[in-house]
Order: sequence, then C-alpha cells, then structure tokens
Amino acid sequence: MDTPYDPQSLELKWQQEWERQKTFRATEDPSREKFYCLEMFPYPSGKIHMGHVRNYSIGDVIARYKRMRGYNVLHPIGWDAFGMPAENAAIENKTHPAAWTDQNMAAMQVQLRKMGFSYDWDREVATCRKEYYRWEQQIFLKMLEKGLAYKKRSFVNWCPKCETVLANEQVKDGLCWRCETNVEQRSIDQWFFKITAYAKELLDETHHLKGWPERVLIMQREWIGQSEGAEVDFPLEPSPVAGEGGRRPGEGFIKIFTTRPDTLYGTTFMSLAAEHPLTLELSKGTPQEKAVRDFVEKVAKMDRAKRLTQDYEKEGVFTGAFAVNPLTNKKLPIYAANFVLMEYGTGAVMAVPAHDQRDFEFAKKYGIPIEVVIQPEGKIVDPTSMAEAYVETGVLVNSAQFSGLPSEEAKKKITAFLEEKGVGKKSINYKLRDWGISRQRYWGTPIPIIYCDTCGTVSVPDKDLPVELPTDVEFTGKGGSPLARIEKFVHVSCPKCGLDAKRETDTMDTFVESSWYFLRYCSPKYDKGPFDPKAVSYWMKDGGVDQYIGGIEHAVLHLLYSRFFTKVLVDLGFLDAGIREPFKNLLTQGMVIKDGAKMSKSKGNVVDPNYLIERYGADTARLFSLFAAPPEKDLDWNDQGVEGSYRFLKRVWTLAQESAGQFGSGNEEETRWRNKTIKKLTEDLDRFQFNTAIAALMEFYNFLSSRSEKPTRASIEALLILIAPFAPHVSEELWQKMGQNGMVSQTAWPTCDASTLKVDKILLIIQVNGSVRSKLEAPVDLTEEDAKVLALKDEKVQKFMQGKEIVKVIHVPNKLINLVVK
Ligand code: ANZ
Ligand code: ZN
Repeated sequence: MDTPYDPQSLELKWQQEWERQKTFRATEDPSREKFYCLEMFPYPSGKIHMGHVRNYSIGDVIARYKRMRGYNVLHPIGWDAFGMPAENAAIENKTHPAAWTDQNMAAMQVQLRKMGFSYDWDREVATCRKEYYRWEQQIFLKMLEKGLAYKKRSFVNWCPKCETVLANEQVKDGLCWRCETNVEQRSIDQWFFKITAYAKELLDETHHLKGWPERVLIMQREWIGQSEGAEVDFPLEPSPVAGEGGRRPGEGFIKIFTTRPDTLYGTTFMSLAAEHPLTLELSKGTPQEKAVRDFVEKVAKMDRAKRLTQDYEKEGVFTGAFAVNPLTNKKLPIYAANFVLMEYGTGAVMAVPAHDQRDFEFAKKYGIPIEVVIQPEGKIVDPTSMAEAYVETGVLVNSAQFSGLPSEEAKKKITAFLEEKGVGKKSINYKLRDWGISRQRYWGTPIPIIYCDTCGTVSVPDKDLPVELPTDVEFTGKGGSPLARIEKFVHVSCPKCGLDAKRETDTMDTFVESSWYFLRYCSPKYDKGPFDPKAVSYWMKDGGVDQYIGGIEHAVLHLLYSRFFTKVLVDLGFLDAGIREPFKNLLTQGMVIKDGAKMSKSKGNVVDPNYLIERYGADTARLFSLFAAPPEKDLDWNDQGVEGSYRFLKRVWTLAQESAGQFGSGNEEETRWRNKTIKKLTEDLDRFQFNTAIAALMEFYNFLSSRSEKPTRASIEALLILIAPFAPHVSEELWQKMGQNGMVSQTAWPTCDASTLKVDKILLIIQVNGSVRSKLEAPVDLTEEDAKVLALKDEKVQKFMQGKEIVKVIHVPNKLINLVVK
C-alpha cells in the first residue's frame, strides 16, 4: 500500500509537470503586487558546484515562499556567457568558444532543472547572443554621445599570461585575479566608462540602501574613497636658468591637493609624481636634469600595484627648481617622489614632514627641515627629537593669525583665506577611477566603433547593429586579440565617407553584460530596445529587484557597476527616473566549507552536487544546504547532516502516507502545535532564518509522530505546505497522494489562528537542588514568587525542604522552578 520514498522518480515527475504547466511563468499584472527575486547568474563553466546549490536554494525558497504568500513573483535565470575561460578552452582543446559555451549552458541547465528551482525558463538570457549584446552596443554608443564613454591612452594592468588588460578590481596584491601571474604595466589606447561622474551619487546613496548588508556598503564607500580638502596653487620661483630651455621668471604654479590645509604653514618642500608634466620640464637646463630623467625612468619600471601598497623605500630627486608658499612666500625645493601618484588628486603634494609620515621619512632621508605646526593638547612635539610624524589633529602653532585654532576650525579658515586671495579652493577627491572596459579578447561584446583616416572615430550607425562576432577565428593564445587578425572583420568602409576604414577590435569587459542583465529579464525577447519600458517599470518599481542574492566577492565589482549602469540608463532616457538603484535588498551568502577550507578544485575538497542528487535527491540537497547554517554564515559541510536531512524527508513521507485515509480527529494541543509552527515558519522565512524554520518543522513532525492518535488532515496539509519551499518535490507528491487538487506550489501559505495559541494551564516542573521532585499543573505566566508559593505547597516538595533554607530560586517561566537549598 505505502510506496517507498524514491526521490529520483518523483522529482523528475514534478519537474516535468512544472514545466508542462508553466507553473512558474511570470506575467506582468499591475493588479498584483510583484516580487522580483534574483540570484546572481552563473558563468557557464560546465558544471554547477555546491556554492551554486546554496545560492540558488536560498533564492528558490524565497521565490516559492513569496509566491505562496500571493506575490506575483519574477524568478529568472540566465548565463553570464562571455569571458576568458571559453577562449582559454578554445586554445587548449581546439573547440570554438561559442560551441564550448553552448555545451556548458545546456549541461548546467539540466543540472539546475534537476534541482527543482522554480525559474521562469522562458526568460532565460545568454549574454553571448547577439539579441543581447546588440543592445549593449547601443547603450555604449549612447554613452559615447553623452561623454560617458571615452578613449584615452593610459597605463593599464596587463596580464602577460592572459594577454589582456585587467581592471584595477581584477588585480589582487599585484596578481591577476584569474591566473595569479604578476601583473605588468603597459600604455595603450583604452575605452573607459566615466563612473567617476557618479562618484558622489554612488557614495551618498549607500546611506539609503537600507536593505543591504552594512559591510558591503562599507566596502563600496572605501572603494569610492572620498577625501575632503583643498586645492592650493603654489607659484613657481623664477628659474635661475631661464632662457636656456628653463622656465621664464614668474611663470606658472603647482596645483596640489591636500586633506590637511591646517598644516599649510608647515610645508617645507613640494613633491611631484614622476609622471607629472612639470617634473622633467622644471629640471631642464639645471644640473639636476640627468638625475631627474633617470629617476623618472626608474619609477616607470616600478610595479604599480606595489606603489599603491606604501611598503617600499620612499625615494625621490631634487628637480633643481623651487616654489613658494602662497601664504608665507617661503621658498620650497621641488622634488619628484616615488610615492606621489599621478592618478590621484593633482599628482602634486605640499609636503609637511612634521605631520605626514611619508614626508617625514623623505625629509629625514634628504636632510630637509621639519617644522611643527600642530601641537597635541598637553604635549610638546619637538622637531629635533621626533621619531615619527605627528599625524593627528591638534592646535595650530607657528601659523601666523591661525595659531591657537584647533585643526578642524583652521582647515575651514585657511581654506576660506586661500579662496579670498584667489590661490585655492575647497575640493573633494575620490579614489574611484574610471572603468576601463577594453579587452584584447575575442569572446566578448565587440565595441561598435570604426576608425577612419578622414573622419576619425566613427560610431557604427544604429541600423548596422549588432556588430557581430565573426565565427571563423583562429585561437593561438598569442599576440593580442584574435579579432585583429580577421581581415574580413577589421576592414570596412567608413559609414560617413565610404572610404576604407578599420574596426575597433577590442571587446568589452564582461562586467558590462552583468551590469544590466536584471533589466533584460523583465522583457527578454523585446526587440525594440534593451528592455520594454512598461515591463521594467512594473518589475523594478519600489526600489528595483526586491531580493538579490549572491557572493560577497562581488561587493565592489559587479554590485558597484550595476548601480552605476542603472543611473546611466536613467540619464540616457532608457529607464524611469524612479529607478535609480537596481537592488532593494541584498543577501550575501556565506561560503561552503569542507575540512576547514572553502570548497575548491585546488584544495581537492569538492563535493559534486550530482552525487547528492543521484544518491539522495534534490530535496535533500536543498534541505541540507538550508538547514546546515544561516544563509549569511559559512556552511560547514558534513555527511551526517546530509544523511539527517534525507532521513527527515523519508519520515515525513512515511507519516503522511500512514496518516492518509485514517486521519485523527485532533485536539486542542494538536491545533496549538500546528498554528504555532505556522507562526514560527512565517516569521523565520520573513527573516530568512531557514535553519531555524527547518528545525521547527522537525519539532512539529516529532510531535505529530510521537502520539498514539493519528494526526489530523489539517496538520498533515500544513506540514506539506510549510515544507514545500524547501523540499518542493516530495511535498508535491504527497499533496497529490492526499487527493488534493492543484499543486502545493500554487497553494496559499497558511495563516496562524492566534486564538489557538492561548494556553491557560502549563505543566510546571519543580526541582530541588536540580533534581525533579514534582510536576504540577499551573496557570500560565506565573511570577517567580507565585511559582515558589505553589511549589512549597506540594507535599512531595516539602519532604526535601525540611530543616533547609532556600538560598536561590531559578525560575524558567512556564516551564520550571528550581529551589536551591542548604
Ligand atoms: C599635506 C598634508 C599634510 C597631507 C599632512 C597629509 C598630512 P587621502 O586621505 O588619501 O585623500 N597626496 C595628495 N595627492 C597625492 C598623490 N597624488 N599621491 C600621493 N599622495 C598624495 O590623502 C590625501 C593626502 O595625501 C594629501 O594631504 C597629500 O598630503 C597626499 F599633515 O597634504 B597631504
Ligand atoms: Zn570616414
């Protein structure tokens, strides 16, 4: 009569049924409240791993729960399909990146379906399809029109192994993020997106993203790196060698950026970046010329990543020239210094050795005077004996009319004074750099640009989009972009003048595709633009994606670019002004750990999800990954946990079948348990506390199965509905076996009848010195004093109290009272 639990066959059955009935298809319906639930889409590497299982199980529980709560849920999936691994595979295995990617997407699609995730598969998007990247090319051209995309020759991080440029974010400790090769510096023409134009807005809005984890917001703020201070012009001292290629008297000035205008009177020299245009120029014709040239060359060879770290010997060279302090007219020698970066501020620094550690080390090394202008309260800082710079704020000394002011006030007053004299102004600087998007790679979105000798840089006209990736390519892995070697691709006629011209052969960083895919999902087949404005305004209203789920490793890459892109799309007129942020709520799940380390191929501690699915079924894999840890925490793999999850599902299977046909008639206690469990599950799912929710389900099961009476139909139904978001297949099958119409996936989430939760009597356990001496029926919510009185009236308790004195009472309300006696 009872069939054994056979996850493989029943899971397949329901996956097919969901697909046949299009159970999870999402349609815009303004009469219903929407919920957009999204997990970061996968790179089609070929196989899902436990990290995917976890990420997507979390998303699926939320999607299924919200659906049962009556929301119109959009839960899409797709592929972040461009990128280097496809090309590397092409080089190694002689497969075409497109074929390799297609194969992998097909294989992973099968795996994701086997997990029973409730996706609307009709909305599947693959970013390597021209139907997708065509719109990215259009967006690029609109950005170019608005000055938000531009080209410049610049130093870039170059990975000699991948033979490509890397974004700053893709360099970790001077190494390539993918292959860990030492990153080199190269100067080439590059396309950039002007993310710096949005630095302030990106920063300010981190304070309104209430649904984001604070640590992600902090990482974004630090990455944007706002510094408030002043820009000050230091006039150049007339050159003594004017006329011999040197500077003529009184010409020009050095513009510096400082966060400490309060230290201006302590400036004893100036420092320029080696790349600063004045560095070589100032030394021309002076005896220092050769030394400066050598120094500039040396710095050019220095590792840029290392230059950012600060832990290297501070070095420099005198340029032979002088500037003057605009407030004191004091003469200041100008140095070139290796720790001054051209890309930050103005590439020039007013050096204050008494109060800046780098300047201090530099001054000591080159015998430059140190002048103290900031004193901490109640302490004397003495320039002759100080062992390091005093970098804190304090009270100003030796600073003319500003002496005696505290630093914060002096910063404002000195800045105002500089402004009055026309030699400086308030200024804000950001560490954020523009986003370099050019990649010398094949497998990416072609940049839709043509270079013509007559017309210059020409946009590919909209009617000629997409610029398609040619398919007949050779992959050698050497010598830059494969596209540049395809004559048919490169040689075109200029869209403006018709003469011979050349195509841009760089492709875009793959982070561009992932910056807007969540918008494409709203209308994935739309062919009049990147997305249908109507569909987007429905799914993205009220703060965008309602719940986004992904790894913390994307805190500053993808999550910042997506925010930037959303703002750009509004400003280009693609998006409603109401949608300036993409993700309302963000959950960053923890890692999957085994034997003390993150699961990874290199550690050899990988568990293949296929093994789990084949041996235990998808429901067990899902249940385990949600039960083993709260979603934000790391999940420590353990085989017993998997076994335990499987056993639990098997027991539910047996209990439900045994109960069916001969349900009990129930009592108050069972009703209370059922409602209590509904309440707990609702609260826990609202807060994403899946592990405690599952624990409550287990307790409910234990209660139902431990009694001599059979459970009621209502309780078994509730159990199946509550378990459905976690283990949808088994609950669907049992639901059907109970003779229910329709699917449990489409059943409304139950509500708790609060009136059943009230109890007026509880069983109070009475202990004396920790040993149970009696159990009494008692009214609920007794105070400690009343519980004590009740306990002392009990004869069984009195026996143990004779001649003793109570020294302490431990009371657990509605459960237990322990009298500690002596
Ligand atoms: C004078 C001064 C005195 C400074 C003092 C600091 C302390 P953050 O906070 O990172 O914005 N600086 C400015 N431009 C630089 C560049 N291109 N390369 C290297 N250093 C640069 O740092 C700003 C401070 O870093 C600036 O304030 C400047 O030194 C230096 F007691 O100016 B300060
Ligand atoms: Zn032309």
